[in-house]
Amino acid sequence: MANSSLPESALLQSRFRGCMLGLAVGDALGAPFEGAWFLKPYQVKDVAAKSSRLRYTDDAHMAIGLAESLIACKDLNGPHLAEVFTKNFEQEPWRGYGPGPPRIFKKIRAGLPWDKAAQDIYPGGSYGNGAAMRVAPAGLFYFKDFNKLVEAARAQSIITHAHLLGQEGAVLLALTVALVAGGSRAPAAPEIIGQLKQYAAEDLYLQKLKDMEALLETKDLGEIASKLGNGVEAFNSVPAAICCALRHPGSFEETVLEAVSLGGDTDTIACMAGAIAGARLGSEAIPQQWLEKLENKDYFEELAVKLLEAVI
Ligand code: RVK
Ligand code: MG
Ligand code: MG
Repeated sequence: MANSSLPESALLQSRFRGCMLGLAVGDALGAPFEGAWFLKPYQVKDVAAKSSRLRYTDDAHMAIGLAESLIACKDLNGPHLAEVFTKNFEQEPWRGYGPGPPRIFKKIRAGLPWDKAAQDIYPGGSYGNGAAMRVAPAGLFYFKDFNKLVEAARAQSIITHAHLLGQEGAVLLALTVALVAGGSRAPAAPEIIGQLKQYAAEDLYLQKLKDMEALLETKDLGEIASKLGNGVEAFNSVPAAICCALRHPGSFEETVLEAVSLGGDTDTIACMAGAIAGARLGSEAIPQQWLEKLENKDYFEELAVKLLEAVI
């Protein structure tokens, strides 16, 4: 299945930029609060206002790697991407990576194949949210072809996150990005949830997609965190991020502030929510005062432009 009518290129460019900038802004806004209990949105806004620089972490750093590899290879190329992830980590190992990936990059450096290195770190592979937090560029790149998108989302996962639950989190996040970025008008929440259900194979995700429908209007953020999760596992963070984005279809700011306010894995949930909101609303929807402070802003924009050039 794919989108039937494509938007004009200026709109697409704004959405591609919005997605790449949005994931970085979300990551940077959430980073100071990783592991926190519930917060009020104004607390998040205050900390951002007082920061001289908005610095991103491993989430956006790995999204950069995926975008770089897609642009260079014009497709998802497993060995190339594994090399880019490894090289980028070696250059900036201080970005706050999860425990698994650095061990895997060492194995890749030692010569293990790209699709084998991740298998024995956790039983069945990792179901951490690392594969989903970085996948948005693949949602952009394959927005016209959902079969290829699913294949690519899984292939980029297995480099570090071989577990089916880790892979499926990446598939659902990439699909959501493609659904909001690629149509002439972004579908409404029930339609997006309906489409995601068609691609969800794991009961855990199907149940959370059902729960999400009932949470679209709630004022109780605790209910969102308790039903969908706010943790480091893909199934405890991807549904929450999608939910925040669907609850605020007209506001990037409300989406990411809510995503951070859930507490828990704040940088990652806000990174994923920011990718969706930016892809839907375009770069103009991201508050200027955040963009001005974003570390390496120009590089995120450059990658967005090159991703679009590679697909049109
Ligand atoms: C520091 C049991 C498993 C598992 C399995 C759990 C950065 C482990 C980012 C593991 C993100 C954690 C985050 C993370 C991204 C995974 N059985 N437990 N099969 N698979 N886990 O190591 O890249 O913040 O508790 O693959 O997904 O901002 O420690 O890392 O918040 O999930 O790290 O999984 O982490 P990893 P990651
Ligand atoms: Mg992080
Ligand atoms: Mg995190």
